[in-house]
Amino acid sequence: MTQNKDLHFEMQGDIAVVRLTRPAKRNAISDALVLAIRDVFEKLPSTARAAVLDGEGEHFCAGLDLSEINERDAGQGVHHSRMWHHALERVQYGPVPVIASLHGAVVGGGLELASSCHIRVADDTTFYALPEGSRGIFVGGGGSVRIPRLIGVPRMTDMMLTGRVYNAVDGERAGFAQYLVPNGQSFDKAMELARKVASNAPLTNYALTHGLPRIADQPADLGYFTEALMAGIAQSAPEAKQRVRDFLEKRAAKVSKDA
Ligand code: 1HE
Repeated sequence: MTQNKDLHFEMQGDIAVVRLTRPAKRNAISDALVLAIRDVFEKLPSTARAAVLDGEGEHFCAGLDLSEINERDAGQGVHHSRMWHHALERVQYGPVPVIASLHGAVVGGGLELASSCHIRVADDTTFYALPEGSRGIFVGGGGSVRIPRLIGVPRMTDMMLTGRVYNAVDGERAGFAQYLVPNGQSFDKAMELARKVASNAPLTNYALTHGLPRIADQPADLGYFTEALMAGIAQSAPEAKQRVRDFLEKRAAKVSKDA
């Protein structure tokens, strides 16, 4: 695994906790750090059932480390972007669902990183922006694919053309985050959700993280067919049969509006 002083990894039970630890630079992502993110998600221990991604300090992530950008020509820029794609695909299509704990700046590549996670929990200090537009560059970490799927092409276009910044409340309404919690509580909420996610059948989590986004991108006819294959595989697992039996024999929780 690529060692990096700007990335901390630990297991808390069956939850992998990954934290950007470069608060003096607002967790800006250098080339070395993006490779470390790739490696940590590629090589998660087999005991991990869910992961939480956090950023140390007041900001989740200020995006690309701008101090490195001036050295690249066009070809190197293409390879640099592809390196980000590869790393963030390891987050999105790794072995476990990833829950992002957001606070402060979630901007540029930081928003691209957050978008590669499966659930985003924001606290009320969170703000979202794509300053690439005003820096004379373009997104390069998969943002033009993932961000419109969260908020739509018109909102992303506006953010990049005008430098619009979304605060926590408007950002949650727009679709950046699925949860909004008070200041300082996003990590605890992310861990609470991670524990729920970790208690699901692994095949269900796999279907949701690897199957659902691909099905949603397919034409409807192919999507229905892929869904049927996934449904058949998931329900044939012994764990699925046990869980359904548990419900029928009154050993499993009912759906509750208070959950
Ligand atoms: C950085 C970076 C960075 C901070 N690269 N060094 N992202 C941006 O354009 C966002 C740039 N950052 C900011 O707008 C602000 O730093 C924040 C709103 C995130 C935070 O503000 P603040 O007042 O808390 O911190 P600061 O004083 O601006 O920054 C503290 C230090 O971090 C300072 O360095 P210092 O040596 O003077 O202390 C900053 O230079 C440094 N810093 N952000 C490098 N991003 C795959 S393509 C993705 C393309 C992009 O992500 S482009 C968008 C980049």
